[in-house]
Amino acid sequence: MTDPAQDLTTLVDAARADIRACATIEQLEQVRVHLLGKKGVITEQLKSLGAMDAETRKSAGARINEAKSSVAAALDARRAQLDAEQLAAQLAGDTLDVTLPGRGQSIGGLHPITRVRRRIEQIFRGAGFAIADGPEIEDDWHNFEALNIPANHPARAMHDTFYFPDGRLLRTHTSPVQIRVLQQQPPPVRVIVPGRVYRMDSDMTHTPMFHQVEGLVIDEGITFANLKAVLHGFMQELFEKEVKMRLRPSYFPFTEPSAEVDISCVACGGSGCRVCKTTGWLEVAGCGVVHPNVLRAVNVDPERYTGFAFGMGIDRLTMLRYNVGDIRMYFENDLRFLRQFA
Ligand code: 2U9
Repeated sequence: MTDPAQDLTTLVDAARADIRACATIEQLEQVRVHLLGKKGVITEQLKSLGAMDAETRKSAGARINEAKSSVAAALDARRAQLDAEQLAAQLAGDTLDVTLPGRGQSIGGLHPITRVRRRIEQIFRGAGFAIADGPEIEDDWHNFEALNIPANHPARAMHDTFYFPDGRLLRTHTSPVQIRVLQQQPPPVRVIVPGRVYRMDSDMTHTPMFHQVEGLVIDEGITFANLKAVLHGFMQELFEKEVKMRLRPSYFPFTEPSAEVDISCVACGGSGCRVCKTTGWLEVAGCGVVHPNVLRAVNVDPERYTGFAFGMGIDRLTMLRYNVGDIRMYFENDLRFLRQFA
């Protein structure tokens, strides 16, 4: 006959070995259920007490309960061990090495067009010009009518305007700002207006939004000679070198006479290259003497005052200054391009 006490000792020894062998909390839980669960081996032992006579039950009950306590204690101890190990592993994984080098802060730079715009502003400020700005959404009168471009004038077709349903429009040039300046301030006026302008035009060399700077001088006795001197001085300062300048007759509704402004090629010095298409010259601006109709529109007396105006594309001047080959680069936000100007 087997000794029940011996059986219980073997069972507890086996249970201890199983508990020690548990490597995870999940395994330990399985072992606990196997031993102490509703149908666990020790629970079954306790259930068997009911079938015993009173005398046997007393001593057997004491031994089984002792075995149960000892197994429960072993489970608790192993549980505490596994919890501690898990915590230690987690802490080791979460360790932050504060001596590692940081990711670094890279400092942003200005867009090349912004750099050139600021440079243009600086040059003209030095020559006594004020800098003005105004709305990009304009009305027909400020953008066209006041500038001697009446409805059905062929020059309107040149502008390919973006219209809003209510008849307002995206300004096609910064000229409406000069109109607003003249409405607010009597001559003498000496102002430049840099800003965004919009035309329904999109191909290799045109974007629907581009940047212009226009200039306006109104005073008594202003002549074409003043215009030529200001523009030539500006071009030499902008490109930081001696440049030749020439004017070719042209037409704008808001100036008369009007001219296109060429400078000797800043890439080759005038000998001819790809940038100037072998001509030695670059067309960089338009200009002229302000049309008397424009002065009348803003109640300036054309018999007393004369003035000159000019306009140029900042995007194109930026291409020339920084040797940018493709206008699309400006709008792609490619950091490899932009970093070169940081
Ligand atoms: C007022 C009176 C006159 C502004 C002018 C030009 C000539 C000109 C172009 C250059 C290249 C536009 O960016 S571009 O396509 N501009 O040629 N602009 S005179 O004349 C004015 C402006 C305002 C009150």
